[in-house]
Amino acid sequence: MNDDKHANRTRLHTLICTIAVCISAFLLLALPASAKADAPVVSVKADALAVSVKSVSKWTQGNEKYEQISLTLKNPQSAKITTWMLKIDFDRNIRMVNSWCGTYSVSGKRLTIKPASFNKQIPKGGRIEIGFIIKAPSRAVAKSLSGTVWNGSRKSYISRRIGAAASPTPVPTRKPTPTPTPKPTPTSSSPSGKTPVQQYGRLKVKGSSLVSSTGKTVALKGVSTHGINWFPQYVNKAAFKNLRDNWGVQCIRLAMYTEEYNGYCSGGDKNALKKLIQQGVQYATELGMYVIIDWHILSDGNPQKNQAEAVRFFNSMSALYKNRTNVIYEICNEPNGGTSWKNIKDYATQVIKAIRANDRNAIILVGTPTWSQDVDVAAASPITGYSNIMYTFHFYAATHGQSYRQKVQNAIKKGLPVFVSEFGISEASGSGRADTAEGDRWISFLKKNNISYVCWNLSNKSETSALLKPSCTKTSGFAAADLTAQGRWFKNK
Ligand code: IDC
Repeated sequence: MNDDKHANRTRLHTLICTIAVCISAFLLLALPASAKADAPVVSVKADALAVSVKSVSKWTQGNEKYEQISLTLKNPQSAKITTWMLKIDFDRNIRMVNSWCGTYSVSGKRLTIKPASFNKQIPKGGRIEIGFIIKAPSRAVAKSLSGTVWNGSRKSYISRRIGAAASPTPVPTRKPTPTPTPKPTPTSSSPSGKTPVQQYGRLKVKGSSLVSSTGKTVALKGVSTHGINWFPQYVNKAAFKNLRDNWGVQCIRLAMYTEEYNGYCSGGDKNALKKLIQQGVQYATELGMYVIIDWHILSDGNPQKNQAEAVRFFNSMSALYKNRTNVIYEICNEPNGGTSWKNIKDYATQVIKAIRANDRNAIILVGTPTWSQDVDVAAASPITGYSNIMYTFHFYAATHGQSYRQKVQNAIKKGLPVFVSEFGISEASGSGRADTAEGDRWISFLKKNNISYVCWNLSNKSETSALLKPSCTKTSGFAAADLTAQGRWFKNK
């Protein structure tokens, strides 16, 4: 199956944290300079390399000031650059939150950037894009940029002050995330005057369907955050309300990466991440929306790798939310790397036990092998002994087509309750093409089969699967002009 082969190859890209941005950066090589609208905050031109440093957005979360910065490196030389290294010195100590298309290290005020394996070379006249997010207790300002560029025969040094020149056009600072103010009755502006939770109540699984408290079939429509490890600013009540009232979104998925940079199990601040989840759950609850707490495994491949952490995490979350009717637990985003269904079941059994010790009813979503696509394998041997368990299927429409719908169809025919907790119309890398026509086919298939679906992702990251354009610095009140092609398509659905 050609479709499958292509899919597997593309899926490999998701294993490399930065590949999505890399593909777009690569495509940019073919574009004329004018095709890129980004106005650089500062351009550092040297014979050897032209670097644009752009502040994409700034925001405040808790006591930290965050900033996303993107760099365009252009080779003006007549020879190709064979490798490069850059240093940015800030006016105070910084910490990295996320980064892509490079190898980043921080020591005090200094950030050192070396290429990733795939962007060492910059062809003559070519360009690459890299980026990162930093945080500091107070606003850090980039003061100077220096570095070294090799072009085979010559090594050149670059050194430029950026300091004040770094912000000729001040980038609006984001408003701090509002602190939750609990309301006794959730507000709604839906035509029925009811919030999603008032409409459906406590959800249950019946046969292969998700049903309301009164037994009516329910298919939730949702939006997933990007990693809250990197884009915490979108966990805010105004954004959720905006999605509920103007997009018809009934469910928010809070994606917390476990092993990527700043992951829950890889050096992220556990308390801060948990607090962010609690805020997200609080906002959703006040708005009468369903909320998925997603243990976003990806590079960890096998959920058993961090099983002890997962059990502790879900134990504490389910203890907190045992009386809520709107909290859904997704216990392993996408097992991959050859993780078998048996591995997943062994893991799931332990985590489900921990959740069920506190909460006998909550819906629990279990990932399936091969990036949550092998629902057919799960259907052949579902988890027994527990109720209200569903199995996840993920797709990216520009990569996954009819053969994958067939897999889902076969699984539901066998009685498996399937929940699409993540999908996009981009390629599986999260970037590349947006395939609205295939996306339309998927949505009509999901609707026909009453399957819930949650769209990846609420962020302004420069990638096809982001719902917001990189130029959109708003964290709520999104207007049509703020949306990417996928954003516009999804909103219209
Ligand atoms: C992607 C993000 C991208 C990030 C990458 C690695 O869109 O910005 O750099 O993860 O952290 C998935 C994963 C989801 C991926 C998404 C797109 O669940 O984490 O997000 N995707 O690649 N499965 C299939 C596709």
